[in-house]
Amino acid sequence: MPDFLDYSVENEIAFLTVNNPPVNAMSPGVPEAIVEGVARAEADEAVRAIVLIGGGRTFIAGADIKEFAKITSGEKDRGGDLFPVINALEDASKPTIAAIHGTALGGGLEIAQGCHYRIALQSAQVGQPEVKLGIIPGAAGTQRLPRLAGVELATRMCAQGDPVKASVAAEAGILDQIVAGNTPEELRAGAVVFARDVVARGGPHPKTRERNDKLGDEATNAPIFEAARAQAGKRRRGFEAPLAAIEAVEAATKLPFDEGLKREQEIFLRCLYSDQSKAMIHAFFGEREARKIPDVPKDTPIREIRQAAVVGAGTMGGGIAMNYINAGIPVLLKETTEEALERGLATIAKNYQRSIARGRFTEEWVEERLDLITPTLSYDGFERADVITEAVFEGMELKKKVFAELDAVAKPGAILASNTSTLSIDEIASATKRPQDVIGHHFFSPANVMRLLEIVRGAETSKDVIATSMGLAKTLRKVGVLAGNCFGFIGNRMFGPYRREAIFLVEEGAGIAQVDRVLYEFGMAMGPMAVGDLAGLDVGWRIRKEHPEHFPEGVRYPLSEDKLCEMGRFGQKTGSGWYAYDERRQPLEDPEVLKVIADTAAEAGIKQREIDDAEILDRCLYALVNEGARLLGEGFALRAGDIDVVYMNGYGFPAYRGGPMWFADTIGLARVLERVKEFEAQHGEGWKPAPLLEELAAAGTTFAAWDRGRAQKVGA
Ligand code: T1G
Ligand code: NAD
Repeated sequence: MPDFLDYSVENEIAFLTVNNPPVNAMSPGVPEAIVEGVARAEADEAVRAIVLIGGGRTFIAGADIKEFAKITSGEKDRGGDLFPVINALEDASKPTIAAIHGTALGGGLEIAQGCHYRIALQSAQVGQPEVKLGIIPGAAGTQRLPRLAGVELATRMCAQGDPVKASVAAEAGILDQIVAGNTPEELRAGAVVFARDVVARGGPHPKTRERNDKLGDEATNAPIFEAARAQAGKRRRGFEAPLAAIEAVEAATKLPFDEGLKREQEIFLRCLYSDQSKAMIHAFFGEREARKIPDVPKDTPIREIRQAAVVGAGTMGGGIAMNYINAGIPVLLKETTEEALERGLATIAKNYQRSIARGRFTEEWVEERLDLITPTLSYDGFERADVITEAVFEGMELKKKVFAELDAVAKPGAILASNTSTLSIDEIASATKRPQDVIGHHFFSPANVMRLLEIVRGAETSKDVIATSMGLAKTLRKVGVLAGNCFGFIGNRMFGPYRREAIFLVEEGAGIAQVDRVLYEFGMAMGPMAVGDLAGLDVGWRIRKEHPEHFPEGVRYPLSEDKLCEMGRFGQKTGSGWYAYDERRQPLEDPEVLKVIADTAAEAGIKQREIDDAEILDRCLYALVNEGARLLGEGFALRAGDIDVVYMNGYGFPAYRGGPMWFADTIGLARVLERVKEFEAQHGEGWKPAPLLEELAAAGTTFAAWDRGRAQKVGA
């Protein structure tokens, strides 16, 4: 058994240092070690106070999430969980102090709340992020936090799951003191001073469970819970855990501690065994697995990124530049004309004004960021850039021209990245003499908001360029996913069949709003027709025209969307697309479109009929899954989990459904295949089942098991 706890005494203060790298999760054996440490300190006559502190880079990051699957599968029972630790600290006769650096999250903050006092470095953060795993705090966090922080903040922290800075936590009463300094050593020194002070002041030492002064009353609390439920309904539509967390905190304000705790446990277990939690834990680990590239070892050298450059300041270029300056990396931003440059800079300034208005950034912070942009109409200075991202119009000739120019000006070792949505990275790279330095950095619109960064590997892209790009994704606060160089990479390649199926359904008689409602109610951020109007119908139209090879004989073609584009209906950007839009950009059904659909169907001999919601859902989602299985089988994605991460972070797929591949597993691949074959029989070649889907359905297994099998094979 690794030594999870280091026991030392300094100045009559016992330090219990938790050692379970990398984040001191409460893995089996760790809680037990802390309980033993407290007992030892209690018995140690040389000890007058007890400090709990994290070894390494952080305090305790919560329960060990890896253990949850074992509990919900019945492989192990929940056991003592964290209560023996919390009770030992709270019931200790000597003052117990949690000394926090890095993050105190979930069970980590609950353990700290069990201590009599909490101190932290200025840079620390504390939070109850359990709702992001589809659960709620399960070690009395919903009962103790309102007693420390008050009902409003406790409700927000438990229902939204975002951590708060130490300064906010101190002001609210979660922390008793901010310790000067930035290092664990300075924290330890501060803890000795603080501990000796409380010893001098003497007991009794405050037990959080007994503090009721901040629990408010029915009248003051009711509007807080009402507002929190409304916000959860709006911002976390379809997620069960935020509402469950509010229910538990509300119980704390109405019931004595032990009864409130009992209520919390009931709600916690209900969430823990829910499909939503399993899906969201899959999402949590999926994001972390996506960083691991089997043939790019962890110790692959990383190229340093101190200066960036972006070519094109349009819809994407401006957002990409914002990501770099938000990370403190200066950026050159090049355009072709002064007017285009001004337009790009104005959009950036407008985006920041919106964030300031929402209280996300301060004026000063934004000023400092904007100073990091160097607008330019030439490549002067590009020789200093460590990474250059091209975001010009989506055309191969233009992109090759730009890459040839970059090849001439960029320094050796600079990473040359393209933000292309669909075009071949290998062909773009062929315009340079350094294809090993060329890679796809595919951001998603709006680039300063969407978390996904598809990193597209070319045939000659070097491993250190890939490793640097995966690291850069984290620096830019993005979720990096490696994709192979096929048409549309992972996300857009699958999105094609998904949107096409939606258009076919409309041509066969489904309502435009009906299709969007079905996918919206399923949990998608927006329905496929409305998404087309938002992104611009002309983008897909241009791609279809450039790539007729994607619609060989016998493969059905989305006729009506081309008709709309020929009429100039590109979507919101032209005021109309599948919908007409009023002055508040609200979508309206447009008889002109209904006529286009009816005429198109008649010309193509498509018989219109009543179509029910179930068929709409199955055809759209299974088109996604089938194409996902196809590109997975062809090796253009490393894991089914990566596809899920792409869709949850780039295409508005609900995290509580775990992504399209995880969702298919919950339905059962045999059932999915059965439906795909039905659609193939009814709608032809476009529905040919993916070989991998057939293989896994026949084997009675899942995409998740397939991922695990491959991980074992490559020893990940
Ligand atoms: N359990 C198990 N593994 C964890 C873990 C955890 N809580 N947190 C991180 N890891 C692994 C992660 O998978 C990765 O592994 C490595 O540690 C580094 O993580 C009772 C029930 C702390 C902010 O939700 O938010 O407590 O990929 O890459 O970017 O009420 O990790 O290297 O093999 O993310 O520096 C609540 C989850 C649990 C916090 C650090 N706690 N963790 O971020 O590192 S539920 C959380 C994080 C709970 C109680 C309930 C972040 C971090 P690998 P990383 P990072
Ligand atoms: P856009 O039309 O909004 O902007 C393109 C900009 O490039 C224009 O401002 C143009 O003036 C500029 N430009 C053209 N040639 C240039 C040159 N030689 N030097 C400097 N600037 C030049 O286009 P966009 O939507 O930002 O798309 C840019 C790229 O990003 C395309 O490859 C597109 O496929 C991809 N992309 C777009 C989206 C999206 O949702 N719009 C999402 C992901 C990727």
